[in-house]
Amino acid sequence: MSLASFSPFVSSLLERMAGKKRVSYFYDDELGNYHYGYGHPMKPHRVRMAHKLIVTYGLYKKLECFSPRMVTQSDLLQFHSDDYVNFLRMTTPDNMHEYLQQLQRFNVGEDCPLFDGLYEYCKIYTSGSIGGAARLNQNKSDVVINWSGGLHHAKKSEASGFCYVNDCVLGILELLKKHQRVLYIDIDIHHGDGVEEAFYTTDRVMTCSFHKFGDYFPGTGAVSDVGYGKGKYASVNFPLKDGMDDEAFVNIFRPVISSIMENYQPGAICLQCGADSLAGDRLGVFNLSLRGHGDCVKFVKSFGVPVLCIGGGGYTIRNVSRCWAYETSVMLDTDVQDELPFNEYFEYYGPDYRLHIQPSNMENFNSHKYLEDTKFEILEYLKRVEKPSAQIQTGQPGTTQTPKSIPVGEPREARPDERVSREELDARIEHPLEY
Ligand code: EL8
Ligand code: ZN
Repeated sequence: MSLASFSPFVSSLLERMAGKKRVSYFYDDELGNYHYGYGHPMKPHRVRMAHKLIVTYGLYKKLECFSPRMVTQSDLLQFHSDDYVNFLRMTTPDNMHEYLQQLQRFNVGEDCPLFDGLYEYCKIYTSGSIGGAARLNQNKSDVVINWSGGLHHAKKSEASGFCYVNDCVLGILELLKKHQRVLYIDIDIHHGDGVEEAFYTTDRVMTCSFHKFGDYFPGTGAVSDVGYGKGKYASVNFPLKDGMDDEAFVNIFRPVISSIMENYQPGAICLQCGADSLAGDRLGVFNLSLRGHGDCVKFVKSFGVPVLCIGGGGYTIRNVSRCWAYETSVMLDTDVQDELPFNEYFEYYGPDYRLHIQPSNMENFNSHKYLEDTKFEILEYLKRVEKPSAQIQTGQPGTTQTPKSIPVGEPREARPDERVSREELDARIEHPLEY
C-alpha cells in the first residue's frame, strides 16, 4: 500500500516515523541582486544558483517554501549595538564621505565594502535565519534551510570577513526562547569567531567549529579556547591544517559531534555549512567533496533534533551551488542524479555538467597522529561538560525561571512569513527544459 493511498496527515506521520523530515526552505530572490563590488569574492548570486538547482531537480516539491518576513531594526538590536545598526541603516555609497570616521570604527572597507542596498541585504539574509528559528520553535518544521545566512564573523559593533549582521547569533537567540541549550556547529573553513565570541561565557550555547588554523583568517579558534566562566567547556575548536579530505573529516566530525550530543544534549542545532571547505575553493585550502561536506549534514540530521541549516562562505560559486543543492537533497532523504538538470545557469557547470566534484591530489597536512591527539584532547574537555539533569527546565515554556544571561524576549508573533505555493514556483520556471 503506497503512502499516496493514505490521507496527507497519515502519510506525513508515517513519513516522519520513517525518519523523513518536515523541511522548510527560506529564500528571497532579491538576494542574488546585491553585489559586493567588482573583484570581490563574495557573490550573493551563488544562492540564486543553488535555488535554481533546487527547483530544476524538483526538490522544491518536497519543501515548504517561504519568502521570509523582513526583520526589523529592533530584531537586529537583539545582538548588535544601536550605533552600528544605525550606521548600516543610514550609510550609502553616496553619503559615505560624511561617515569616514565611522567607516573605520565599524571596519567597513575593502573586505566588508559599503555597497548599494547593504542594509536591505543584511535584513534579507537575517530574516531567513530568525524566521527559520521561529518556525522550528513553533514545531512547524524539523529542519529549516536558509542558504543566504551563515555570516558568522560579524561582531556586536563591527563588520568582519564579508559579514555585517550576524544572522547565526540572531537565529540562535531566537532558538533560546524555547530551548535551554542550543548547539552551533560550523564547517566553514574559517573559524566561527563571531558566534563563539557572542556566547563565550554562557553554557546555554555550545559552539563547535572545524576550521583551518595558522596564518589564516580570522586567526582565532585554538583547541585550548574552551570558553570562560559559566561557558567553560561550551566552546569547542578543532584547528586544522591544509588538505583536509573526506575520510579525515568524517573521522573527526562524527566522534566529536556524538560526544557533544551525549554530554550536552541540545534542544536545537544551528548548522553553518560554509562551502569554502570544499576542494578547489577560491579562498579555501581543504579538499572535501560534496559527499564529505554533506556527511556532516546527514549526521547532524540523524539525531532527530530541530536543525536550522544555514550557508556561510564559499567562493567557487559553481561548487557552492552544487553543495547546497546536494545538502538540500540530503535533508530531504532524496537521491538526485549526478547529471545536472538544465537550468538558467547551466553554462557555469561545464565542461562536465555534473553535480559531484572531484577532490584534488593535494597533500593532507593533517597527520593521523595530529588528528587523533587533537580529537582526544577535545573529547577529554567534553567529559567535563556538566550533563544536564532532567529537572533543569529553565527557559522552557511554562517555567518561571528565565536565565538572565541571554535576553529572552516574547516569542515572535504568529507565522508572518509568506508561503510560496508550488504552483507559484512552477510558474516562475522560465525555461520549459528547466524541469
Ligand atoms: C581573503 C579575509 C577572509 O581574498 C574573509 O581571503 C573570509 C570570509 C569567510 C580574500 C579577501 C579575504 N578576506 N568566512 O569566508 O567564513 C582575509 N578579501 C578580498 C576583499 C575584496 C576583494 C578581494 C579579496 O576584491 C577587491 F576589493 F580586491 F576588488
Ligand atoms: Zn569562510
